Amino acid sequence: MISEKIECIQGDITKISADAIVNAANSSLMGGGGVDGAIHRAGGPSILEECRKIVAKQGGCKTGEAVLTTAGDLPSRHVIHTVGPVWNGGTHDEEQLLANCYKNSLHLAADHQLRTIAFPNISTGIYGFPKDMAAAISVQTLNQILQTDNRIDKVFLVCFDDENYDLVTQELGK
Ligand code: AR6
Repeated sequence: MISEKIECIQGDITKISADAIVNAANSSLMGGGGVDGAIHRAGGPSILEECRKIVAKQGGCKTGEAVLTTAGDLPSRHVIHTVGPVWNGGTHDEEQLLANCYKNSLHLAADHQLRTIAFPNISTGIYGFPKDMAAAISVQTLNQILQTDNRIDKVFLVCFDDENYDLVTQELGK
């Protein structure tokens, strides 16, 4: 049984009102293309300012890990920046690293009393992770945590493209 707390929606994550939205960042935390570019553009410079402070303190963010900043001008309260794995044939621990992104982001939210959180399809754009595998990993990882940790009320999987939307919807129906 998949938790009813997980909901798949199609759209632009920068328009979502949640306690936190997750950014598919890179380890420099200095912005980039894809959803990362969209979040920094729509959220304004205060997000990058906080990222710079994190980099000064801890030197970036490793693959699979997550950090928290303001959401600046976005409708959400916080951005959780996580770094997905670059797909490299599947023999470089990519699946575990992607699962870690979902797990560490959810735990970081819960540790900050954030109860609603929206994820994009991490790694499935520029980083080239196969979308079907990524959909299964996202749903299974989130579901497993939500079965035992009740600090989170709602998780939105925000799919930008039709293919991810169809795959995640299918996965939720299993
Ligand atoms: N809202 C929701 N999802 C989006 C949006 C949006 N506004 N825009 C794109 N997506 P990507 P990655 C989807 O490439 O693969 C950046 O340069 C997109 O359709 O944003 O993890 C970073 O700085 C795709 O399904 O992230 C890194 O260098 C998903 O978001 C690198 O890209 C992820 O695509 C990270 O690559």
